Amino acid sequence: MWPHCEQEEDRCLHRNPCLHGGTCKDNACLCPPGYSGPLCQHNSALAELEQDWQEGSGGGDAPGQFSAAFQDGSYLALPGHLFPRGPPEAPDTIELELRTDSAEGLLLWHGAEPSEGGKAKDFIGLGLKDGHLVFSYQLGSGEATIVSEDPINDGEWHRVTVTREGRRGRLQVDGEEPVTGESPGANVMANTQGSVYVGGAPDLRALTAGKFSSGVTGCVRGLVLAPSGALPHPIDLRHGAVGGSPAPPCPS
Ligand SMILES: [Ca+2]
Repeated sequence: MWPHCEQEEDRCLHRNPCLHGGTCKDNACLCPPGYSGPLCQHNSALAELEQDWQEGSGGGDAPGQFSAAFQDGSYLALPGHLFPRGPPEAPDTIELELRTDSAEGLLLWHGAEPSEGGKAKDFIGLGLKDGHLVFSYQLGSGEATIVSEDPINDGEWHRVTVTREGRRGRLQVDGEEPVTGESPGANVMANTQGSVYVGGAPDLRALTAGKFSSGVTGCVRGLVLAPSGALPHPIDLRHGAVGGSPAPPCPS
């Protein structure tokens, strides 16, 4: 299979996925005036709102350190378009700081929506197993699993940077020697269309195909979701969320 063609069948054949009156033609949306984006999901008002989310004051947080505390299954849902996919050869980057005591749990997930669960779907995920940070992804031809050398659930802040460039992935904690890995098979694109879940997710077991059964208890701050070419810009976790549960700023 030609790797760039793995994406999907013509989505126009099933139903019209285009928003705001867009017309679906040849697997792409033709958007009405004032709207843009793959699904015509962007309009000028929304773009301003998004700007406001990203630049708005983060309450008591220091600038650039928008934080959210998670516990008892709470999570935030960020709109998936905050983490758009670039071309296959362009790296995706996730940066965040994490403070947790949890040994197990889902920290971040971008894949299909929970309602689409059950089938093998592309995803990008970050979570904790036995206290170690685990970066995993599925591009359609097998999973990559990259595990931090040391456990990080010591209740201290840790800075996490993960990048994925096609099949190759890299996980770095606290500026230490990165751990690298690679997904098998021919597929190089992450076809992820759902929300970006942080701290946990709804219907976790189904969403993650049993990889995780809980979220994390702890704090996240300074989350950056950066496709290639975008300015790394921390997301305002509370104002940027479109769903989930209340996630107050982290206690300092
Ligand atoms: Ca794929």
